[in-house]
Amino acid sequence: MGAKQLRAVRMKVLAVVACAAAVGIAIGGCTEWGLVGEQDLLGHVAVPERAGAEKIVRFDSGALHPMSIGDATFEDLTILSPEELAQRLIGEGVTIVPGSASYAGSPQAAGVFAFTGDHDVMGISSGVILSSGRIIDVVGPNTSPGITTAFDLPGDPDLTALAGFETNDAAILEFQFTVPEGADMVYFEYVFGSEEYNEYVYSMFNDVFGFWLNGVNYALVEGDPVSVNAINNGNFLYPTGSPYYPDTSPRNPCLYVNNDPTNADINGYLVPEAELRYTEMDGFTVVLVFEAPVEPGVNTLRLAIADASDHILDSAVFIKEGSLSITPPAAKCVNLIAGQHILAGTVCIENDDTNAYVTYTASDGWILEETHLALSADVPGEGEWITEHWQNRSGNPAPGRFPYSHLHNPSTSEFTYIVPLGDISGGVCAEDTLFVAAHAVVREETQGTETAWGEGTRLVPKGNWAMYFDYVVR
Ligand SMILES: [Ca+2]
Ligand SMILES: [Ca+2]
Ligand SMILES: [Ca+2]
Ligand SMILES: [Ca+2]
Repeated sequence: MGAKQLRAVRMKVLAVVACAAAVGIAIGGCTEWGLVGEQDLLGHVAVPERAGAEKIVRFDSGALHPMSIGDATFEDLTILSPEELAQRLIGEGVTIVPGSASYAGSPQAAGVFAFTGDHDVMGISSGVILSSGRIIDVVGPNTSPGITTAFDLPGDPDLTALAGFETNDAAILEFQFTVPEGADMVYFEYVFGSEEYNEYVYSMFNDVFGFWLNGVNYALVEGDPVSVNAINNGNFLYPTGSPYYPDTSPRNPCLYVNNDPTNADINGYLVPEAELRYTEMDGFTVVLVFEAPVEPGVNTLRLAIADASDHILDSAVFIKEGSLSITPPAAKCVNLIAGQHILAGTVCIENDDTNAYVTYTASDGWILEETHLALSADVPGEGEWITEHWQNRSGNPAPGRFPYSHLHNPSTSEFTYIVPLGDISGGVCAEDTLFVAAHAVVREETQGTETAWGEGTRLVPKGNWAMYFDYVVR
C-alpha cells in the first residue's frame, strides 16, 4: 500500500470514527456508514464501508464440500456432524457424552482443518475451526485485508457481553464430557486469528470468542476475554486513542503474530513477503493454552465465536486436534546424558507467562550432586555465552560460571530451577527460541561420579562434549 493510499484509508477511518462516536454503536443510524457507494449485496440498507473496502464479500451460497486447496484440507458441517467435530478434540482422559453435541450457526462456519506439507501456518497443524465467516477462507495466501462472509445470522448474548459490542454471525459448538475420578483440570490448545487486525484494533469491531466450561469463560488473557482488542500490536491508525479505547498502545504483543503484508504494526513494521504465513488471517495469536477446573461427572463445554458490531471481516479460532485433555500440554524433555553416553535421567523445560521451569530428574540409580544451568535467547557462541558462560582460556563453556547453580547436599533425584523470563538476556516473547545448557554432576553406586549434560547440540563444535538444546517459549 503506497503512502497516498494509506492516507486515504486513514481519513476514511477517522470519518467513520467521528460518526460512530456521534451515534454510539448504532451503525445503521449513521449515514457516513454504508451509503458511500458501497454495494448493498445483502439486501439491507447498510453494509458499513470500512477501511477494508477491498474486502471480498461472500455469501452463504449453500453446500460446501470437503475442500483441498494447496496444502490445506477443510471439511465443514455440511458433511460432518457436531459430534464428529467434538470427537476431533478429544485427548487423554476425556470422554464425550454420546448425543450431547450440538451446533448453532452456518454449517460453513465450523469444521475441521489440516495443514500439511512444509507450511508452518500458526503453530497448530490440524483440529477444529469455528469462524464468523466461511472456514475455507482462512486458507492462505493472504490476499485481502478483509476476507468476509456475511451470513446475516444472529450473534450470541454471552459473546456480546464479552465483546462489549453487539455480535453477529455466531458459530457455537457445545458438548458434554466426562473425566476419570481424581481429575481436577482440563486443558486444550488454541489460536485466535482475525481479519480485523490491524486496522480495526481498538475499534467497535472487536470480534471475540468464548470457551465456557460449566458456564464460566476461561479463554482469558490477564483476566480479559481473548479478542482483537486484548491481544494486538496496537493500531497505527489510532496513535493517540480511539473513541472506545483511550489507551491504544500494544496489548499483550508477545502473544501476537502480525501477518498483514500491507498494514504495518504500530512500529511501522511490515511483514516481509517471505515471512508471511499460509493463511488469510491478517493477524493471530500464538498458541494459547486453555485450562479450567473440571467437576466430577458431566462437564459442559461451549465454544463460540462471532463478529462484533457488523457481519464482516472474518475471525476464526483454531483448536488443536486431540488436545482436550486432563494433562497439561507437554513440556519439552531431553535425556540427561552422563559420561557422554549413559542415560542418567531427563531435563524438562516448560514455561508460563512469567517463568521458565527447568527440572532435572535423575533415574536408573543415578543421583544429582550438583546442577548448573544457563539459558539465553542468544545463540550459543554469541553474546552472553561468550562474555558470561565461556571459559576463555580453553574455549569451552564453563558450567561453574553458569548463572544458575546448586550444590545438592544431600544429593537428590529431582530439582527444579525457576527462571523469570524477564531475567533472560534480551527478554523473551512467546515463540522465541531459548538455548538451554543444563549441566549436572551425577553419581551412581557402581559407576561413580560423572559429568552430565541435557542432550542436544555441541556448544563448541570442536571443543568438549558440552551440549545445549533449544526450546520454543509458549
Ligand atoms: Ca485486516
Ligand atoms: Ca461474518
Ligand atoms: Ca487477510
Ligand atoms: Ca468481524
